[in-house]
Amino acid sequence: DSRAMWLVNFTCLTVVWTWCHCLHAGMLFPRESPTREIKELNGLWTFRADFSQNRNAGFEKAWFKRPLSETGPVIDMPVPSSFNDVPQDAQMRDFIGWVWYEREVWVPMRWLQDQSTRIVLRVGSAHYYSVVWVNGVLVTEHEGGHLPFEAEVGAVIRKDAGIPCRITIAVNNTLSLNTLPPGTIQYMTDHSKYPPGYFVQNINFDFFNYAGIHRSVLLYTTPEAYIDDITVQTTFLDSTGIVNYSVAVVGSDRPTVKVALVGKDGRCVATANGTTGILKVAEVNLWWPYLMHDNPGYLYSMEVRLTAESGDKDSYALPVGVRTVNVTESKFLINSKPFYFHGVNKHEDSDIRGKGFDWPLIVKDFNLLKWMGANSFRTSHYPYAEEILDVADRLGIVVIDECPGVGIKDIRSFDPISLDHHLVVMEELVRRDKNHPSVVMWSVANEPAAEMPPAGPYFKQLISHTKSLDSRPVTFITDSNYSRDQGAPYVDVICVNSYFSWYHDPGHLEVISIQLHSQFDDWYRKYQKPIIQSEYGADAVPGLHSDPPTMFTEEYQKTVLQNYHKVFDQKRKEFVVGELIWNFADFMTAQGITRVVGNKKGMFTRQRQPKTGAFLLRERYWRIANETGVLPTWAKYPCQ
Ligand code: BDP
Repeated sequence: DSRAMWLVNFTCLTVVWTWCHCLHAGMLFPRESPTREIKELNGLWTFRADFSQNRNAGFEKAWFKRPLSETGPVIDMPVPSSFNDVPQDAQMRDFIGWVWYEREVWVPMRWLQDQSTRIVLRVGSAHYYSVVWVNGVLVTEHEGGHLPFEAEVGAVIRKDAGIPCRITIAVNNTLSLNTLPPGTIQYMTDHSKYPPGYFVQNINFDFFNYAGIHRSVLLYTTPEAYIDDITVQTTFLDSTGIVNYSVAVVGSDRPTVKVALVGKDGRCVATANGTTGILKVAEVNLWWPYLMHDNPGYLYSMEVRLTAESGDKDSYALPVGVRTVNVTESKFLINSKPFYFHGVNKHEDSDIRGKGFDWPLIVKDFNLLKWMGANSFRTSHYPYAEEILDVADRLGIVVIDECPGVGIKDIRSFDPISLDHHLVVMEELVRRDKNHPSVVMWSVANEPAAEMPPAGPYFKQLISHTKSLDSRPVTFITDSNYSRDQGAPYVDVICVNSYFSWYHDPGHLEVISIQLHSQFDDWYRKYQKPIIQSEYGADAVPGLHSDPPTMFTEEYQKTVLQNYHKVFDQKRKEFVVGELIWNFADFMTAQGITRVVGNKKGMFTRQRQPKTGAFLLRERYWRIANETGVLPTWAKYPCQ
């Protein structure tokens, strides 16, 4: 089948793929409750990369049928982590093809004995294409690197009760014209220059294509009749909060559903019955962004209780923030008040673990955001771990949630196969993140080749489909270069990236002001929509200094920022509603002549130490917060 074409060189999978345009099941974040248990499978897994010429030995020899260590040499691999930087081996770092992970686990006997316990295997994310077996039985496949997938595995495990259960996950990082992000495999056939069978992976995006099992793997249980999904939409009228909810139940035709909204103090503030309903909260505590209110990130707990006619009971507690998001011709409104994004673009990226989930890193990054006075970030260029959104919800950090539509530069990547996949990825993203109050906008792509003829219909369909899934504003991120932008007519907010005095007129700081003024005025004249400067910046190799400033020094980076800021300060009085620096921290990229061990546009180094620019932004962000927000009494402007 065509969707699996890109795997043809690597495998002869015969699994029939059913391609659908609407997801049939929910993807609630696994949370423990009186009716749900979780068993985390993080730690050391057994690992083997398939170095065979066609990368297909694992499938030909059915490595999933027996312990991986019996198939050949294996090594230890931590989960979650990218595999690339863990072994001391360039071939592993740059490996393209299938890698195999395996872990044996004892499943608690009572899970198995109670036939009405559903046992679900969940992978938080694995990059890029995954195939999963339990005890040698195929249980699921998933395409896409940054979103979770699950399989019900109870029946398979129960067949082999009494032995540990063996989970095998094969992951392929190959990118093709139809993947998100796209890429191409290029075979080098000149044998005077390359060895036989030599190929490289080409990509059009600026971050290392880290791969492996990037987020937690876990088993969790639910009863047979269970809460499959919850959707909330919130608004308010004067001081009354309104939570519209709907609960999807599986395994019960006539479910009894009770819903209670509980405040931080443990008091129940509203109740309702039924699978859909409205909760009204008197004297509501709204969810406010960081530095906009004394009490940012206020979350209620929405406790959903299901009783099925069989007597099965299930319960799930969803954090809920009550807030509204609206866009006018020139403003971005949160709770009807103008919101100005003073924030960052990030990457999931760090030493050794690559894109692997890591709590110390996540908490450190939030501490740095708070230190800087940043009130927002964009999940450039793919969805981040859901745990990160949970923290953003609690701190009141506002998020622009981006899908992995980055580097769409080849005209063949605008074909119907790509569009189909892109639609499904947006469905998966909205399904996962729809209930996070921190998420205020969806971004469907970054800097696609929007001047190409098929881009117009492609983005029209993609954006209208996204709007049909959820009411939040939608954007796509454009390069200021593309004057004939074909996505802009359909978006709610124009997001523009520009690198004046860097990629254009390198070294000429003096042109920033005029070019940035023109950029804003041109876009606004054309579309009359609020504009966010979604990227700007310059590389600074930490420790390089020069005055007058020279490219790649900390002074040059700082001066680029200062020049941009002068224009932002004029335009934010009109229609500019945000500025997001590129980038929060230095990050790894593919090797190339424009990158010095990765992209150095960070305000922080990859190890999260501040460069000169970080102090400049800190002063600015706190000053802006002082001017526009209601600076909380607990927050003292740190830069006097
Ligand atoms: C922008 C891209 C971003 C790059 C950045 C850069 O959106 O992914 O890392 O350029 O070159 O255009 O630093």
